[in-house]
Amino acid sequence: MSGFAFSDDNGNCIWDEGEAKIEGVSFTITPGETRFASGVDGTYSQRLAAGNYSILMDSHEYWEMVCQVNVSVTGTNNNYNQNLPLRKKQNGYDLQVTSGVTAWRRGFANESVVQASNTGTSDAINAKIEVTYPDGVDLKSASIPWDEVIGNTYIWYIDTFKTGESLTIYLQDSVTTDVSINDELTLSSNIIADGTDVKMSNNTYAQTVVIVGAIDPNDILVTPKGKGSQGFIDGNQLLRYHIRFQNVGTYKASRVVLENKLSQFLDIATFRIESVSHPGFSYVINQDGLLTVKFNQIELPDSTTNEVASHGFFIYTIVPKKTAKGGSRIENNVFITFDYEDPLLSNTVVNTIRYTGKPEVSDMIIFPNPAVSDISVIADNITSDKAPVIRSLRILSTDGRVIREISNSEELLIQVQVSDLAPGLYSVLGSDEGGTIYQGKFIKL
Ligand SMILES: [Ca+2]
Ligand SMILES: [Ca+2]
Repeated sequence: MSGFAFSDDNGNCIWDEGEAKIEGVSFTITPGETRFASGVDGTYSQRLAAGNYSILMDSHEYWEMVCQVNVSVTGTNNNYNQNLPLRKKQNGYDLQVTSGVTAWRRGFANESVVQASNTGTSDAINAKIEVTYPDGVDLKSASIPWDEVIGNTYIWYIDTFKTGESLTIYLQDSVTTDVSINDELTLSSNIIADGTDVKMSNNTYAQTVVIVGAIDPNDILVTPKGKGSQGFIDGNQLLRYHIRFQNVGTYKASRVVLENKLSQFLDIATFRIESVSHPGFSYVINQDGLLTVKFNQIELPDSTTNEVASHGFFIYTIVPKKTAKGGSRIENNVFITFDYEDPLLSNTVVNTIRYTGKPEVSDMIIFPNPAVSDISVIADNITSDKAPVIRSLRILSTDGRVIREISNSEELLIQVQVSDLAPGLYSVLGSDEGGTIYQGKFIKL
């Protein structure tokens, strides 16, 4: 089944000459819940087994689908044409820009991508895209040559940025050896046009990239990383997941599949695709929260033949569920499959939702007790997968004076010298990054 999405200006549910074709609108085919987005010139193409289907539009700020689209598919290898009529909810253009960097590796050439789109319902006139590189990363070439360069800022002018249109600029950049591994550098993008953009908040985009050396090219990154080894974040924090893949085989890959189980603590309704290296993918999120992204006909070259073009990425954002409690641990990893090879499992990234309100109080274990020369302190509620690290610790005398203080400890088990303390009873108070308070007592002989 194939066709295109279009702006049904006269509301007759069919395409008439002059009605604009709309790119970048997402739809769901039900049953099966396969999701796809309209591509260049609004086109789409999906393979379906025999059966009766409805095509529904995913919720969109500026477009809606008023006409029913039902399709009955019979037999095998039949072709169906079905265009998708859209109705404007609001008039005006909404330009937006995002960028994606596969990886900035010190001393290497890399491919970055800037994607601009007009998701609004009218054309934008005299648009201008600006991309600013940080010192230490040089832009070498671009798939669409820039019109002007001022310092580190590269500028593209577009006379008419049509409604529904999107534009991808592939940038070949090179990280000089003037920068160091672990430096954080920012690629900034901006888009403007004549008149009024109905939403200005998405017209600028800043992507901060950590400079790496040799990397495992198939991985997942989360932004923000959160605090500490458990990645503490607020419960309403937007998380950006950046899946990177590279064909390190010996021949081009025709097909790449990403399988990414979304944590039970993430709200699937807030899932948004932000930037994708290759167009023409489809994705589905099933009832168990498994996100499957398929790049069919991607023709991804292998790294030996063409290192720069052998990379790809998929970036999305999502917000934790409002019901996720403090301490909920959000893990994420991805299986990446090239053609019919065995899936590769990426690293696992972790965020933990910070506790709010009244802190929880827990016990700590102190030994030996009574003590002579030193004590060892460990949280009482240690389980195999969730061991709280007591980050700060205070030893108090019976009259409440602080005798010893330790902060920013990274150790699961903290050792404290007590040989110089006067004999008597002491209390110990600690806290972890989640805000849990730990308490205990010991006797110094
Ligand atoms: Ca029409
Ligand atoms: Ca905008």
